[in-house]
Amino acid sequence: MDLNKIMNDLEKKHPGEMEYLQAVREVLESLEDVVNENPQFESAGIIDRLVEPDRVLMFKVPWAEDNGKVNVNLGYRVQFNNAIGPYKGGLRFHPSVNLSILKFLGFEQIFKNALTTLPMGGGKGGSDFNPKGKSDAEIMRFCQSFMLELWRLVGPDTDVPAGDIGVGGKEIGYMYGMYKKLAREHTGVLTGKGTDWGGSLIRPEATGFGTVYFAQEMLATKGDSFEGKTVAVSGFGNVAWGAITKVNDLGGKVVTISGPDGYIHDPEGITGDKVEYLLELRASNQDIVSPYAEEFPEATFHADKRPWEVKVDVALPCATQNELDGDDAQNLVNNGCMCVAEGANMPSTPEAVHTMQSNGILFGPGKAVNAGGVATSGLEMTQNAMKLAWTREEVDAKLHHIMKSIHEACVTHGKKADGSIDYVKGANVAGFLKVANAMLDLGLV
Ligand code: NDP
Ligand code: 2IT
Repeated sequence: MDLNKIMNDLEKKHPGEMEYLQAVREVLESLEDVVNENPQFESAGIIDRLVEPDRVLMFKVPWAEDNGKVNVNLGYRVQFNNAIGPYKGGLRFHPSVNLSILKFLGFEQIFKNALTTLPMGGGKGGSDFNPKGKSDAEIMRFCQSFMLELWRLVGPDTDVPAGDIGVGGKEIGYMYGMYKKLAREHTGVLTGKGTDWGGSLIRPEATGFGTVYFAQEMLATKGDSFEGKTVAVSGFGNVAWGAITKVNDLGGKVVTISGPDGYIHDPEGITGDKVEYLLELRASNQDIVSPYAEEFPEATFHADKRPWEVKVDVALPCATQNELDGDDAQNLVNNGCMCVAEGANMPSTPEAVHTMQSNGILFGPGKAVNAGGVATSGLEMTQNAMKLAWTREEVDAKLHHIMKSIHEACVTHGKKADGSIDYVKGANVAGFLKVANAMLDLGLV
């Protein structure tokens, strides 16, 4: 495999798609050995076929503000690869959304979904709509208009979207309502649904819980655990909330959260009422974490800074892509951090990953670490297909089991001669082999 040629060709074809090109390079770098050892992949053009999405739908989403003013946003669905199951992946509503970001997320999703052990292909979608500061009625009208286009593309056995940044239970509800009306059917076309109308218990917590279950396995390779560990979390959204809850359960202490405005340092730990307060902060529909420090005076707010300067044992980036750079990684190394597990998708820059890995930090990449969210979406699809609902305990046990098996797959494919584990390589190779072998079996389609 000629990595430089593939990347040069892709850069020419998709100039400026920075996040997409970053994600493809990171995966292909890990795959060089396995592709060179398996000439059947080369002759079947597996890499060339994998790096381009099957199709991209782009559409306009007109919607009216409460005062009648009309706005137009862009909507997208990137159907990347369905070799092992229906396209599956979240919808992101954030003003930064563009084709490059959705292609990076869709590409990563192929391998993540393959790692879950469940039959799901990869896709992603969303809009540059900003839900911040919008009324419920405005969010509803936007979601309805978005689904008016999307519904023709999706279906419970075709493509099953879910939430991501800016899309939680409320938005899924409005989109599902519109789908149900248009398709005249009540099926599992979206996951992350409310539990009264087909959703799975544990799905809201799943990404954060899964992140911590995975980090727990990583620590166990060093004979260690979360008990007594100090933990830095970034973000204050769905994933951060689930991760904080589970770290607390396991005896660790979370001392940071962050938002686009800066970070909060709470040396006493974010526990009890403070975790509930995070939900209030999110529901307030603002874009800031600073009010936390007014509510809890023992905490301090650090404007325009990132939490990676705080001395911690474990770091869980749970906000967004490229939120932890080379300098941040060096801070973590200097402060003796032993484990970084990515709850978000691609939060670490390539330079940061290099710095962490070369300094012996246990580093778990997002596609393995945060796969518990989509895995529980897969469990929601199973429950919908069977038309029954599992208990919290059943879903949590299945999630825990899946996270352990993803960790095992990373060890199998990422163990180095010196006994250390390259989780980046392990995750990429394990996910790739499943999809590539399926593509070979299915012929050139
Ligand atoms: P939420 O919308 O619930 O939270 C996102 C968090 O990140 C918020 O705190 C948000 O702050 C912050 N954030 C978003 N964009 C930026 C930015 N440009 N700069 C700084 N902070 C930012 O989303 P989730 O918790 O669901 O998602 C967080 C991460 O986890 C994302 O990378 C997502 O792709 C990933 N993920 C999510 C899964 C899920 O099931 N939800 C599954 C697997 C991964 P604010 O809203 O104030 O901008
Ligand atoms: O990035 C992700 O894995 C998600 N946002 C969850 C996708 C899903 O289909 O549950």
